[in-house]
Amino acid sequence: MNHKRVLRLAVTVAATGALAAGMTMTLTSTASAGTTLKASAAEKGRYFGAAVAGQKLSDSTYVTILNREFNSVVAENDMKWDATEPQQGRFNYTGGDRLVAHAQANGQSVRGHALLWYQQQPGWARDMSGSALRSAMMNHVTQVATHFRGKIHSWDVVNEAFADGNSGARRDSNLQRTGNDWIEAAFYAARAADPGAKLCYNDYNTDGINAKSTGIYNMVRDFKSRGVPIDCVGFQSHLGTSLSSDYQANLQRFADLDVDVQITELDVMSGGNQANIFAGVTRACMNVSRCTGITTWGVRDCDSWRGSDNALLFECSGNKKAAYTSVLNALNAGPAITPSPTTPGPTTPGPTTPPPTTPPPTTPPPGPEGCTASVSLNSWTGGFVASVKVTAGSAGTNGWNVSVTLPGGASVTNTWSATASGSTGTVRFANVNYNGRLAAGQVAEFGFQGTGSGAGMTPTCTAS
Ligand code: 9MR
Repeated sequence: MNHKRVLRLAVTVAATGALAAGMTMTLTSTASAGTTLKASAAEKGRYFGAAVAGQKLSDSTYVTILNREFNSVVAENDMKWDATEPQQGRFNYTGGDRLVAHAQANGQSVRGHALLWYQQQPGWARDMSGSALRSAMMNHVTQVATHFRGKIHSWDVVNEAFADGNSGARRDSNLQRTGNDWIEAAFYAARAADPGAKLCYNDYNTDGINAKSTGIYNMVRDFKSRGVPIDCVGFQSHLGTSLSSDYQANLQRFADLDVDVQITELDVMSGGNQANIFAGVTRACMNVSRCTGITTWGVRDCDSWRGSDNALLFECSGNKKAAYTSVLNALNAGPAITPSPTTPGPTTPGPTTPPPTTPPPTTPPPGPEGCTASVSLNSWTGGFVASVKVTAGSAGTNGWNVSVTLPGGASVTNTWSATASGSTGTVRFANVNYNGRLAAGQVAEFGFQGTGSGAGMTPTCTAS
């Protein structure tokens, strides 16, 4: 993103919306007095994170602040496409693995940034188009999310896919030209590869209710209505010298679509207003119960991509700035998240904590009486994700098997919530330990990803 454009657009967002109201059901006031960003955020059920540049992990002033103040990290560059797949099919996880190891050793969660972005593509991908590019994109998402599976709190699956200005439309790029469904295909592929990560769409110049944020809002609403697996929206928040009065209202309207919201790349132009703007963003997040955390895009001013803007919370020496104190105070003054009875739990628990969606029936089923299976398909040129629903017959199941005959040339590359035998021709999927026992009429879901075409698959279900 172009730096000058950020600052110009940050102050031109229309102030149209009213501040969101009615949060008293899910937020309760509990003043606290944490003395670090991470402690104060954690007291309110949030994380406080920083973008980390790998080479700074050997700078002791930097690392001291990082570990004292932040309980979430994101790679500023090390998990991007050019870094992780410099040559097609040759993956390099050195920088990403180093950051994950640092995080695990220091009790920090990890945001993943970013699986697909029109910038920082490796040269080989920039030169590709059409179905070859689409396959390469999906392979990249699958490989990288699989490598980091179980280690990522939230992935920016797609970054900056919307145009600036008044169109509210997608940005033109080689990625976009592979077909408008590239974003949802990426989310399906990411879910398949790491079912435990929250999957986010991330963008900038979305700091209020404007044409761009509304375009994204419409996409998220559409995804939620069609069951595309999106869990969160990231608001980068590279800010200038003012904060839109509808910043919070904008977060809230996304939260009302049943997604988490996160402030993902916060930095603010220095000057008289910097501390107030940082505090305003923090208050807005605290006032939106689905706002689960804040990340600043770097640690100290001299670590920032914005150079002389001095856009962060710490001086180069490591000293705390006025903006630091204003953020800490806003965290401490904020309401805590108290789950409301109507707020659903996480919809995408990790692979190590399978959801209790299929509790065993209270009385053992009398015997095998069958089951049915149906498949729904999300396809792109050269690949597909199949979601399969297994419904128990009148006697319930102790276990189930679903057989699917793939069209010629198709093969299964990844399976979740079931175990696959074979990958081409007729493939048999068996339940895993937590979803085999179904009461009569109860449904279990599993999925698989494949290359080639998945058209015309008819699953058959056998119960035991
Ligand atoms: O801070 C990142 C900088 O070091 C890189 O050179 C730049 C490359 O485009 O990306 C910067 O991070 C960007 C982030 O990945 C996406 N949102 C905008 C950020 C600032 O440009």
